[in-house]
Amino acid sequence: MHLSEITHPNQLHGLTVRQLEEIARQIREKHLQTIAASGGHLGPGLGVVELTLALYQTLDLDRDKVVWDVGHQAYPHKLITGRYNEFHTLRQKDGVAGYLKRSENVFDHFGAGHASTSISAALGMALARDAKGEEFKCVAVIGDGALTGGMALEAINHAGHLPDTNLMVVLNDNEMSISPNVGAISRYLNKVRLSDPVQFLTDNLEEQVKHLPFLGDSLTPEMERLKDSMKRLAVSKVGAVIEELGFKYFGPVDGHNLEELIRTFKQAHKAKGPTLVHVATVKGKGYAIAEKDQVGYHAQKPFDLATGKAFPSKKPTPPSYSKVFAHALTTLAENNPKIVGITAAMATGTGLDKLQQRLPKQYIDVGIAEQHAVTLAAGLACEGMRPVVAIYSTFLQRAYDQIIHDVCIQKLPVFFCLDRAGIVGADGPTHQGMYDIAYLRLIPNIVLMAPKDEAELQRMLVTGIEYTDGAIAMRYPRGSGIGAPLMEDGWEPLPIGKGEILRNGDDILLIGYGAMVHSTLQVAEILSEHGISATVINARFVKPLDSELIAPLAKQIGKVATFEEGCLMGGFGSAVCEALQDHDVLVPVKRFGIGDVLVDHATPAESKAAHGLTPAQMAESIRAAFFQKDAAK
Ligand code: TPP
Repeated sequence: MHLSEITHPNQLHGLTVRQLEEIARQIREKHLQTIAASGGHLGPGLGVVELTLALYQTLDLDRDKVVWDVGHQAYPHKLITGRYNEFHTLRQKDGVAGYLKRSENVFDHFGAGHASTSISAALGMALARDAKGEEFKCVAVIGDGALTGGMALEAINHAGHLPDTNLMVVLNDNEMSISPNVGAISRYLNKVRLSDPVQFLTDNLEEQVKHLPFLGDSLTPEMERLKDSMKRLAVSKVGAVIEELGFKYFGPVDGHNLEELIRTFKQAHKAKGPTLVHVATVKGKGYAIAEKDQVGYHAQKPFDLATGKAFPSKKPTPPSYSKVFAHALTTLAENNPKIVGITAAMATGTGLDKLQQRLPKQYIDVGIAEQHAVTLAAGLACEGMRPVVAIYSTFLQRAYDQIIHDVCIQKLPVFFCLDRAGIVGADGPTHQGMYDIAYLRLIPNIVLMAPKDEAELQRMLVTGIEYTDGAIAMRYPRGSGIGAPLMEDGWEPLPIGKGEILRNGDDILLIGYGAMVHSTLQVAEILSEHGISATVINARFVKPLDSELIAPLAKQIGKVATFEEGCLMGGFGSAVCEALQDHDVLVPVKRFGIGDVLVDHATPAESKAAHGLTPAQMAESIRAAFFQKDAAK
């Protein structure tokens, strides 16, 4: 059978190990070809090919439910659940999503993108199953990285307390998060994987029995069982913590040995209550370049399969915001030992790996533990340190109460640097940095700012470091800046809550926030071609908003438009409307941003066009709203 013929995972039933190995080879081939062409997550999927096939062969997928954590490793799952033919559209507009979506496929039982949710969701399904008197298996597949997340541990704590609830947790342990995994649990799992007795038994038993002439070359079924039980005996010592938590522990299993995997899953399915199958996998398995550089090939831009090298971009691009941020932060930290950069398992994404390399004592990776990262920062701030939490806008959502309860109520000077704020592109709705303006703006004791370009980011970084009256947050987008000339050093802080006028005109007031300021200027340019002159403000701060600058100009000019890359509800434009209302300036305001909808995966340019956010679309819409007689109807 060829992979392309598998449209239902139950077609794996009855295939021999040899046949499964051939399917595994085809999955790797398709996976590699697709990611090399379109970019995306590479190593995670390659590591779980055998795990997926073995697990699915032991399940009845018409009934049983598998919940994949994060979803970035679920490409083998996608390839055997009817998406082979569209797989080449991965992460492209209207194509197969890069993560899991309930709406995409009946076998995607739970949507994901953020980590550490799978055990909670699968346990919820299991409890519902039991309440309804139904029978099916619920399985959560979670990586050792995702297991550093608090919610996964909360779910284990709960499940371990429910001896009558059948639930299987498959731990895909490759010792890696995006970067090498951190923390005491990871260290413990490593010990289980590598414990001397287990290592000794697995490495030597087969070899040793060969010296017993009556056994011949291979192990008899009895010897196999003996080997298994000896291994379990050895493991039970080191796997004791997991058993103590109320889970029956199976493993560690070689995650690339189909026979061993199938045998272990079958055994574990027979057990009652919560079980944990510990599978030892290699991230990037089967593609030597990815096995060697597991951090670099967690995800990749389109690349040449033969060399592993990313294709050079067509035109040179300016450095990314993350890069400018990391360089500036490292420079500042060199002169200020109180600065501590904190990441929640996103060292490379945020650029904090630069700080780690240069100043390891001023760098902390807490694992996928955003809540802990924020309260840890609050503790550091209590003792006079200068914590800088570098985090993606979307992942900070995890730590909302910590921001309110542990930082803002206590008026602690924590500096949040929100990367990937705004439209993020191919990662889709789970990763859009859409809500931070709205969810932070309503909290007292926090200043919110966004640079118009990468040079202003340097100044805002100094502003944030020097501000100690409470919390402060800076948001900036994914990808390259506009190429604004950077200063090597000597960055001046900005006055808190002050915007700047970038252009003067009489017909309309355009107010941009952050990366949208550039588009705002382009809108002004297009409008001027139609004889409409605009005043353009770079707001710099949404909180405190520069009402002293905005309100009189709005009153004088009489028409306002606001521009943001974020949700409109509660966002920057809302802040402007509220401020104008508070100043009794009752003028029409047109707000540009994202309405009450999700932004699907596509390129950022495609998403902007789909949501009416290109400069041409916005200029046209302004003309239609305010200057009707000139605009095309
Ligand atoms: N924080 C949250 C809440 N969700 C995320 N998806 C991330 C951060 C970013 N992220 C995506 S995958 C990943 C991280 C940190 C590593 C996951 O490691 P693991 O679960 O071990 O899976 P592996 O990639 O090793 O297969």
